[in-house]
Amino acid sequence: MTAGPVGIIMGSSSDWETMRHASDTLNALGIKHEKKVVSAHRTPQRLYDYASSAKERGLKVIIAGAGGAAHLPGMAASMTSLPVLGVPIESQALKGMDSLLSIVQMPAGVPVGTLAIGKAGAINAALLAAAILATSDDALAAKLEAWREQQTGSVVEAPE
Ligand code: RP5
Repeated sequence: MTAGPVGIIMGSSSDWETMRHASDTLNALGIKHEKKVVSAHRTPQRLYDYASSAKERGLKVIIAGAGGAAHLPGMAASMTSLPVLGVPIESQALKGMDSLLSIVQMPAGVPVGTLAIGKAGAINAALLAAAILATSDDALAAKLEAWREQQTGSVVEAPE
């Protein structure tokens, strides 16, 4: 079984600096989740085992972060019908444009919901996962509404 309805996977432990923002956001909403390093090219068997068993283990949404030739989200999506949300990690050489285009340009038939490059994408992936889960969880829907109201309330009217 899983630690919760959301699985966060990333291509390298170096991606955690970005993906921890997805984890922090899920924690803020009280959503249990698991976190794993799963590389599409360095640990292909681990990816196969993870994605092909995700649904039967009880996951509802997968958030996948990867950088460079970022095939992890697309490969995960090819092996599960669960929604897969892709987070392009900001790469050194190309500032994450490589990651973004690798993740967003999925050919028709196997979708990956692609978020922004880096921290914003990681946070939004968690919020989108929460919104997906909230369609069948009224308590979570209320928490998400409250989170957004708090965000609205925190915006100052003018810069200090
Ligand atoms: C990708 O290669 C990972 O997702 C990471 O963003 C990138 C670099 O990985 P490391 O060389 O830091 O392990 O697979």
